[in-house]
Amino acid sequence: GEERLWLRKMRLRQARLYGIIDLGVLGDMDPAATAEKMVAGGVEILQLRAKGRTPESLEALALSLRELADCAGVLFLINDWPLLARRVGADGVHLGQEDQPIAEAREILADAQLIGKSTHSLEQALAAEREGADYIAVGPVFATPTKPEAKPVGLRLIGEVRGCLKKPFFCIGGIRKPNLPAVLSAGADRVVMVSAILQAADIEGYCREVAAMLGPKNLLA
Ligand code: TZP
Ligand code: MG
Repeated sequence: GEERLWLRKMRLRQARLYGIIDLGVLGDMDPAATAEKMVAGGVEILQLRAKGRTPESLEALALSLRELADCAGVLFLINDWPLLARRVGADGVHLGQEDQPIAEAREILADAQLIGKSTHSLEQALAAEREGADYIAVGPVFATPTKPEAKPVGLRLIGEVRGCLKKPFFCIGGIRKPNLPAVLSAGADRVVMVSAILQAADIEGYCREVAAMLGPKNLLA
């Protein structure tokens, strides 16, 4: 219980590169084979995101990704569905502003499971921390076809959030190699990339280059 939570939080704090197995972006690529390339390239957190699917229909895939992540020593989270996260023994769940409150998800999850929360402003980021999120996602930094309806928050918010949050935060939305230096200069240490990774011709190589740009883990962090 306690030790498992500690290990998950330590992995979270040390993670720099977070990748999402988004079934909508994946097209006909194999999710497990893609996840393997991502972890081989240095992705430290994997999320399964499958909009428009039922949790039941995702269980087998979620289980296989959980096993893969366990073997690779990376965290595995499930978007939207705490009950599925619990059933497959994922490391946690990721919730958006429109999902159930963190406290409700906690009642469904096992004790040592993590909760991440998507936020789009400083106020939302602070509220997520207050409500007990283990990590916070901030974005979309740039406009992105992966979430076309969302309004970009821009680079300025990154510095504001950095100065105010104690929990680890990940910048997300339209981030790819060419704009990564600007995101890091704005104050980010950790990023989520979806389409940049999934649409790369060489997924493992792309992840490795991004991981190198993010720099080594700070073992004391
Ligand atoms: N939440 C904010 S932006 C986004 C999500 C899920 C999509 C990010 O995808 P991409 O392809 O890295 O822009
Ligand atoms: Mg959601």
